[in-house]
Amino acid sequence: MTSNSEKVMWYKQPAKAWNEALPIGNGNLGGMIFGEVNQERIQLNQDSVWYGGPRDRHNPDAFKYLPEIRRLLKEGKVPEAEDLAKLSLSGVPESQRHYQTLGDLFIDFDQTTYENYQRQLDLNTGRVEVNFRCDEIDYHRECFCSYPDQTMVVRLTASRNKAITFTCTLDRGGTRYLDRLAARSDDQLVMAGKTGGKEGIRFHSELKVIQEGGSIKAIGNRLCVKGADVVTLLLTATTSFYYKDPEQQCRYIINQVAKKPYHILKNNHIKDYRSLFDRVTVKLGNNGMRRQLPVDQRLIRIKAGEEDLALFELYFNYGRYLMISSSRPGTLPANLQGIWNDQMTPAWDSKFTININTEMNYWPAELCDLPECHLPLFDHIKRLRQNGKITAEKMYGCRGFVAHHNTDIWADTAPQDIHLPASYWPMGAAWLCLHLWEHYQFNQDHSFLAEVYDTLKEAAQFFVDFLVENQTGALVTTPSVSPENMYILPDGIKGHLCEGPAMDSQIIYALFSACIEASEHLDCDLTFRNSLQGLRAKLPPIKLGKYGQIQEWLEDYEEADPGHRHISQLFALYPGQQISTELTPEWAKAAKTTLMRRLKHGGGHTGWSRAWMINMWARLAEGEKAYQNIIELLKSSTLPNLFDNHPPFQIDGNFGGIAGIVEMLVQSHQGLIKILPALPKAWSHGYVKGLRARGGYQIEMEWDNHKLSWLKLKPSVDGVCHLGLPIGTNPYIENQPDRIKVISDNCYEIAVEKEKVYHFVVFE
Ligand code: FUC
Repeated sequence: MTSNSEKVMWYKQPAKAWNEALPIGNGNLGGMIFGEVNQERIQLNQDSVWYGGPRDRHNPDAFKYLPEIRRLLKEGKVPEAEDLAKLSLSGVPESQRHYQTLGDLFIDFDQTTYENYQRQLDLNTGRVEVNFRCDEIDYHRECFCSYPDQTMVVRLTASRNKAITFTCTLDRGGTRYLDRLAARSDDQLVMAGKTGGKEGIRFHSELKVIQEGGSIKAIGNRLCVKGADVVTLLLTATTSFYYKDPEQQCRYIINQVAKKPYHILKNNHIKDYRSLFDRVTVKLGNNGMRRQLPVDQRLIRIKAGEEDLALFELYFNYGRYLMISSSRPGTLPANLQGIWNDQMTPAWDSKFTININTEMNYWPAELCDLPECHLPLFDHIKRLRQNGKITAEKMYGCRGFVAHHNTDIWADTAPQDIHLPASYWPMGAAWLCLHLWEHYQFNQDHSFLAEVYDTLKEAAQFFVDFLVENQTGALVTTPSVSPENMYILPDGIKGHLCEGPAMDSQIIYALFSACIEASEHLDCDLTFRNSLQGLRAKLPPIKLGKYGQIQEWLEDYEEADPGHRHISQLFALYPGQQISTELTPEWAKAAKTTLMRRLKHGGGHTGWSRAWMINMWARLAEGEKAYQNIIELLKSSTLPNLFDNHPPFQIDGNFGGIAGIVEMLVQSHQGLIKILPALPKAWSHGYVKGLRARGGYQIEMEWDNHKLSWLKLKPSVDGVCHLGLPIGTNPYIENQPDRIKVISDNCYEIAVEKEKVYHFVVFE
């Protein structure tokens, strides 16, 4: 591999395991390509293949026992409160629905021996390629999932005519989990079924094989191609979640795409993909030769302590590729595994876990200028709002809407599991709604804000009713938990359920603040705004505990697991904005102590936990620590195909990891764009283009020898930009020096007009 290798992931051998296979996807249709020579396996997914239909799982006794649970907690009778919560708050039945694999496409060839093998994912074009030589013929496979054409395309070519012979079929769990697998014609297969449960989702998949030269015929439920020159396989799939008649939809799609020549399909795909992928460039230096190595070898070297700067770029680009491939307008949001899952009952059901994981999935969306990839989450929030209103009312007698720590395809909002560390946590919808505010912050689109304002308001309204005044006069959530840690009371009793864990107050603070600001921007709802201002002032403040840490609970309890993977009490540092090195230095210091304490006791052991830490260290302007955590993410929590490893594979770490890389280069919370706020020594020179900042800015810059060389800002709206530059840099705008006002040592104010580019030259 020579040119562009920070955008090409390549391997010298076929994938022996799923974690080595390479993903393709168009938001709802996904494939994992193994690249085995004698049998190509493409494991298939469609994002709406979930078991069962929607249900009302509300515990009929929740509201009845809520006052008693609250009383027991107030009186410190934690075990009693927990026993009662398990009985009366848990969903009935306790679990939401789960995601499933769609199945597999198998293509059986008769080649066994081979040479010159190479398998690669080209992030420039969003395609997987497999190349090898057999009996002096060069074989080439090329696979992609097209969003514009809603189809997976596999193209087989060879350097000699008549060289392509294979049989192919579809499968689902050894054909156990399907109802129909048959040839529709000599060149077309159908696989269809229902996922189970009374109102199970009906799925349908259609495969069409177009061969040039040679012959094709169906025997049984296999298509047999003999002596072809070139073959194109077209596969599409959908479900009754999207269409009343998934079969009709698949046939329509296949008939449409079959009319298009291959080069048109390929161009459509590449054009669409690049329109998103090419928006951003990040260069973090390189150490030349590493780029010549396959990715799995580079990972081994990283584990051995070698440096590989270009691997960060590759990881960053791969994260953007995964986002573009798993979350597109009209699809479901990226679940715990994006869309890629080969199991019938995956880990944690491959649901949407909303006490960190789903939110983390979307941390890079706006930063990396992929705002449209954020939209599926907003569609899901719409669904949650409907169900969550019923949950708020039935379980808690409150207005507004609520969701707990998980949700599924049906936007189920009742608690998941009977699991004290996590289940009885009423903050899921609130956290998710902050993403609506973030989207507005980055895009400055008033009509979007006007459209979602009522959703933000209803998320806040739930807490207007739900919060309870405690003996000190503070307003607290009860019952709740600090995901997913346990505290120890002075008498040794351990508990999960509590009043007012720090994270809850911080999320509510952020949500109320977003609502207040939104209503100011829209110039509406003054009464509600005033009431939120009053309530926000009564939320428990961030407190410092005996170790100098940020307290996780209202009281300075001992943590049962001081190295817990969740770092919930630092929500206010990231993704929240309450803690900052400039405005709240005491809290920032305590946040650092908290992180050190978590790490000292083994924290960061899952990919997402590690990824969260990168972002937090970046916010604390600790570039070296952030960098060390990226290295750890690659060393300990990254699989050979660069998927994040919880274990098992969980995509949140990929997304959280790349958000962290951006956070080290640009930050834009608290009304200030900070340039290179946490630059580690290793990234001595670099270049970025297209990263986004809150306030509607696009950023391009270059730095050398750890010093900013120049910077270009492009605002999407007129306004006043507050810019924080590394200490010791003096900015100058050619021909307009007066535009820059010095606010303090390294902080500047610039009046900007939309769509103009402001080019800052930097002097020492
Ligand atoms: C939360 C985390 C786990 C895991 C699961 C999907 O419950 O605590 O580590 O990521 O979600």
